[in-house]
Amino acid sequence: MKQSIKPSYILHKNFRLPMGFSPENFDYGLTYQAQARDTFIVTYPKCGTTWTQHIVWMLSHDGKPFPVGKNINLEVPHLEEVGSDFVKYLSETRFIKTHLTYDLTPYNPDSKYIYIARNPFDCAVSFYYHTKGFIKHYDFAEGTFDDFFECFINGEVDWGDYFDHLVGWVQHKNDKNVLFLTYESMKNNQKENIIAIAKFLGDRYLEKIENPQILESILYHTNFTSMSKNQSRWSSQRPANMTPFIRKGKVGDWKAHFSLSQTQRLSEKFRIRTVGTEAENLWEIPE
Ligand code: PPS
Repeated sequence: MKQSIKPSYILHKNFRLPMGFSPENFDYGLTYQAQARDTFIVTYPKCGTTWTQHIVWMLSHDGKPFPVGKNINLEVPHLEEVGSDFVKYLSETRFIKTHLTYDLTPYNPDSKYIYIARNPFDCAVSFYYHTKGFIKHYDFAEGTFDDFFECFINGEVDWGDYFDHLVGWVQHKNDKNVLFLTYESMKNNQKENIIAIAKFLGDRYLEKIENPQILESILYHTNFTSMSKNQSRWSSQRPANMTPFIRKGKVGDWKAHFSLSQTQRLSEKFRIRTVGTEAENLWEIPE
């Protein structure tokens, strides 16, 4: 039987971090004091973070697309990657990416939190290609989906257990400073979700998209095809033989990867972990 391969991580306290991450920055990130004008984009990895980073960036730049030659993570930074000082010194209306669970995310009742959830099946597949492709972070180039699935279902991946994340945040789904969206609804109705994000951010943003040219530009430049171009805007370089960071952008790609037994095991875990919570009915889960 083929020996299973596991991704490598930095083991730091209770966390697994990608190998390129600094544990010091991670710790500093957790100490950040959220400010009234901060908006956090919160996701479990691979659930629509970059897409949302680009939407909020365009909303705050009059519908201009993020320029080629720059990296969005310097302007909408990842808190646990860069640490709190980097974020503190941004201009005052900050947009901040985080993959932290509810309990660890810096909280201020006047800050805003946009949470994007994605069904765990597609999330696992996307996370697999991510882990395989960022060789310097995970040393998992030879790993198979079956190898990764075991790590994912056991919560033994960076940022921990998918369900801890989802269930912690879904309890705050209806808080007035939380906008809870799903990747699938963004795919189905991108326009409606961009309008919801603008409304949530406030009048200044809503006024922008009342200009049809701005709204059209955001719709066009944040769609999958546009974001697939010039991908150095979103992430560091990946080897040419690996899938690109903006990979497929599909709902249901999991069906081409999961075995029957994997489907049953993740469905079972989904039912057990979400029963009695609002996460229970977010997606149709296979039997
Ligand atoms: S990360 O590394 O956690 O920040 O990744 P994240 O950005 O959350 O997720 C990456 C997946 O989102 C898809 N994506 C998009 N789908 C549809 N439309 C747009 N505009 C878009 N932008 C990013 C991206 O392709 C990854 O999903 P998969 O399934 O791997 O394609």
